[in-house]
Amino acid sequence: MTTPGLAGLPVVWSGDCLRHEPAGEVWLGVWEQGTEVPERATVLLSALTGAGATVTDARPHADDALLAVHDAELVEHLSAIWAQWEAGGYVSEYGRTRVVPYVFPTPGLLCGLPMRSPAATHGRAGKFCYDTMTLVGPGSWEAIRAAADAALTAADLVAAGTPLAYALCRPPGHHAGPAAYGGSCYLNNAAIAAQALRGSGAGRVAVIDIDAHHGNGTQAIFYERADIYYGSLHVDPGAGWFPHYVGYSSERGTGEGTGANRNLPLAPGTGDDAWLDAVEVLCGDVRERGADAVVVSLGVDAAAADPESPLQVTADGYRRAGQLIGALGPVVAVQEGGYDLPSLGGLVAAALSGLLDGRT
Ligand code: SP5
Ligand code: ZN
Repeated sequence: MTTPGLAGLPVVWSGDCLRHEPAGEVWLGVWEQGTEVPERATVLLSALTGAGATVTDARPHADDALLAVHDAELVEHLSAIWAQWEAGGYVSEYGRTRVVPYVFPTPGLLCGLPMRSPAATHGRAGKFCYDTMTLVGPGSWEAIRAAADAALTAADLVAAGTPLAYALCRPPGHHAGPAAYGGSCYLNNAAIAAQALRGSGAGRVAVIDIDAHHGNGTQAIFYERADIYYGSLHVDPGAGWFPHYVGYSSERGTGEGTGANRNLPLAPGTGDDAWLDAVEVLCGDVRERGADAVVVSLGVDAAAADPESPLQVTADGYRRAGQLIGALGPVVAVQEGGYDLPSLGGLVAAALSGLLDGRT
């Protein structure tokens, strides 16, 4: 496809996002190379600037914005666990070069007993983590915090009247819940942005999640709320895909949030037409409910070439999805997944060019 013009689009970025080097993931007990690599961000940065977008530095924001959606204990844990791991000799004495949990305080382990904070760092490592694929290393916290600042800076721009701003967040965020991290995500950048938009005067906010995977973290954060809608289309967890336990169509929200959550699981192999039909269903929800601002969880791992999902979306599909979503109102786009380095830049550029086109 031709290079889309992104002139004037703000790309909010921090070089600190490169400091997270998970150095792989432990999948089914084996340390693998992993796909959530720093090169993802450098590829995106060069593709978007090459298409005329303008890089804007992420500005530091107070922790309050994180604590509006996450438990303080999670934030403290993530900020401290690497230093504790290093000080505990796990690297120097045992050759464990990243934080990898091995015991998880599941409901079946606790059986109703109170949560503890284990004395051993290797025991504590699993307290907030729900998988073995989401490793913590020396620069991880700086990157995690910078990604949240990027999302917040993009939300500031949109709150100030910019119709579309894109946060080049790395690591991604939509699998991180109120007090849990996993799925290559640590803090929920999109949820942090959505909540910040509420704080800047948007009465109703909608999060539309087009990443190939269900954003279980974002769903959990807003599940009881009517003021922030969450809609997601994703490869069907019931067909065997991550996050396996969450992301089913019966999950519609609870309490005041009943009806403000919508999941559209898609069969493996789904391509542009059915995928765009699902995007349009979510857009219909948003039009019906009304939204003063929209946050797009912009993962592009539903693309045909992506190694992490069996969906078959094309760059043109992403462009058309952008057009549909861009017509809903002001948009903060937050980078989530997308792992095929050769096509990644073109896919995100296509989605963003559609979002620019869609503006009313
Ligand atoms: C933000 C995001 O897209 N997170 C996706 C996390 C899903 N990871 C699932 C990992 C499944 C194992 N990876 C396959 C490796 C095969 N060698
Ligand atoms: Zn994903």
